[in-house]
Amino acid sequence: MLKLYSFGPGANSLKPLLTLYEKGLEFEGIRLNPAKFEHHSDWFKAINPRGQVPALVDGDRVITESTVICEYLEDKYPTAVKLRPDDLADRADMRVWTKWVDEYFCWCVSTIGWHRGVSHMAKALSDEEFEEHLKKIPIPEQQVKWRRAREGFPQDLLDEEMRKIAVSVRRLDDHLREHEWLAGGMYTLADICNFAIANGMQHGFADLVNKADTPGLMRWIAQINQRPAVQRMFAEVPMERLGPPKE
Ligand SMILES: N[C@@H](CCC(=O)N[C@@H](CS)C(=O)NCC(=O)O)C(=O)O
Repeated sequence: MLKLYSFGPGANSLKPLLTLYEKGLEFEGIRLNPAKFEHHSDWFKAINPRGQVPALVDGDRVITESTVICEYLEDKYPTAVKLRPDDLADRADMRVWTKWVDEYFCWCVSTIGWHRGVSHMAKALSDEEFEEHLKKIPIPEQQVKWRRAREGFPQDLLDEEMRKIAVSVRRLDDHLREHEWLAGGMYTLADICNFAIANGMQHGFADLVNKADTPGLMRWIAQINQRPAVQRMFAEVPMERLGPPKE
C-alpha cells in the first residue's frame, strides 16, 4: 500500500493528500510532528534525506517533492477522475501554474508563516538545544531559515515577501474572476497545488484575500472546500496546529 509521510492537511503536504482523496486511492498516512522535529530524525532522513515532507513511499521507491508526487500519482494510478487535461497545451498551462506555486507563491507565504508560527517553536529551545538541532537539518537554506526564525527575519525580507504575496493574490484573482479553474476548464493539479497554499489566506491574510478585493479567489477557495473529496480529507486527516501556544 502507498504510504504518505506528511505534516497533515496544510501547505505542501496538502497537495498529495488532496490528490490521493480526489482519485480515491488507498494509502497509509503517517503524520510527523514538526514540534518534535520528527522530520529531522534519522529514521525519516533515511526515507527523505532532505528531511522534508511530504514523501510518498510506493513499494521500494520513495517519491519526494509535493507537485512531483501529485504528477506521479496521476501517471502511475490512472483513475476515472483525471486531474490533468488531455490537451497538451492545457496541460502546459497547468504546469505553468504548478511551477509558479513551487517557485514563487509558496515561498513568500512560507516565510511569513515561519515568521508568525515556526519562530515560536525555534525560540522555545535553549541555545544549546537549538545549535544541536541545527546540525540535524540537512538543507543549508533551511538551517538559515531556522536561525532567522529564532533570531528574527530581517524586516526588509518580510516586506519583500509581503509584496510578493500581494502580487500572487492579484495574479490568482485576476485569472479566477474570468475562469472557473486555473487551467484547461477543469479541476486539475494546478488548482490543488495553488489551493494548498491559498486556502486559509482568507483568515491569515484577510486584508489581502477578502470578498471585496479578491472575489474570484474567494469563490474558488469556497468551491474547492465544497468538493466531497476535500471535505472527506479534512474530516479524516487531523490538522497539526502550528504557531504560538494558545493563551
Ligand atoms: N519543494 C518541497 C518543499 C517541501 C517543504 O518545504 N516541506 C515543508 C513542510 S510544507 C517542511 O518539511 N518543512 C520543515 C523544514 O524544512 O524544516 C515540496 O514541494 O515538497
